[in-house]
Amino acid sequence: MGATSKLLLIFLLLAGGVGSVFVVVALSTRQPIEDQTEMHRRGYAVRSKWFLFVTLFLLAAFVATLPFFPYLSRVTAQGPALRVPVIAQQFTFIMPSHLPLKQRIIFEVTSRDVNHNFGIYNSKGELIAQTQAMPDYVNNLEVTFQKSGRYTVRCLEYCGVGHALMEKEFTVGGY
Ligand SMILES: [Cu+2]
Repeated sequence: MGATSKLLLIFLLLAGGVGSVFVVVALSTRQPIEDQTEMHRRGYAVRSKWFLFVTLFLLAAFVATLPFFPYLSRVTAQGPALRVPVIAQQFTFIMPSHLPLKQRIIFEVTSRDVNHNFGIYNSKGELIAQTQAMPDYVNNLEVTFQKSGRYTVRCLEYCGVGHALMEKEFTVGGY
């Protein structure tokens, strides 16, 4: 059997499958019209159970993923903080390219134009801290870097055509 014949056979099988679904649906509508109150009763019974299921599922997912929440694992140091101004603008971040290790840092994050986000990723690509960057407003984000290495800042809020490329790298410690 040639390749074309094989394709034709596959097409006919799939088309036959889809066609038979249409036939089954068409035949299933040939029954007498059902009493609406009875149909409602059944529908609403399913709906309340479904609502309960979705609520419980989301609650379980929320509790199970809580330990992965970046803020809980954030260890902050004591002592005086180094204040680091960060200006977000289309499409970059203006900030230092090197920061100290194990020192309390407070990023003072603002924006020069539109709303951005300031998200710090470690070298494994894990988000370790984030805050909004808003025009005419300063958000303070406290971070103490526990590992030296290369970090990447990414914008996490759509801010224009260059949003996906809006990144800034910085290093921490003796790196
Ligand atoms: Cu953006």
